[in-house]
Amino acid sequence: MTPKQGVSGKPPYDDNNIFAKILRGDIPCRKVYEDEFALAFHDINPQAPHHILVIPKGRYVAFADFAATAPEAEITGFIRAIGHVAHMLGFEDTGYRLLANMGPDSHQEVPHLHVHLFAGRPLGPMLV
Ligand code: IU
Repeated sequence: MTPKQGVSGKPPYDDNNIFAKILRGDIPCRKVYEDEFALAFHDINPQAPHHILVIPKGRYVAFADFAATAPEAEITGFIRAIGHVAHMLGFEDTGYRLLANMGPDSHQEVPHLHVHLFAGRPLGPMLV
């Protein structure tokens, strides 16, 4: 069976979160890439020589909600944008890491779904 709805409920979305403001253009960002479905920009506090955030344009907080309820074009568009940014910036040659924090135990600070893309140095083993 393919789950479609309500995998973990729909967390309320705060239209005043910082990424919503960036998407609206209320706050500037160092943009790397943008299309219909996603925006990619430099993290303000980089943890690697390259630290990019990729966010979907839809109002989603949680990955499970996004995966269960977003139209397939939005899911495909978001994932393609992540891959496109990694390719465009040449990260495939040396490698890179994708990471997404979800909820309090993961220390998700910004309540708008985002994927971190780290590259530019050996990243070491993944620490959890
Ligand atoms: P987290 O996965 O929610 O913990 O990551 C949030 C990231 O958003 C974190 O790496 C911050 O440095 C980054 N960030 C940003 O790039 N610009 C901002 O204005 C704010 C946070 I607030």
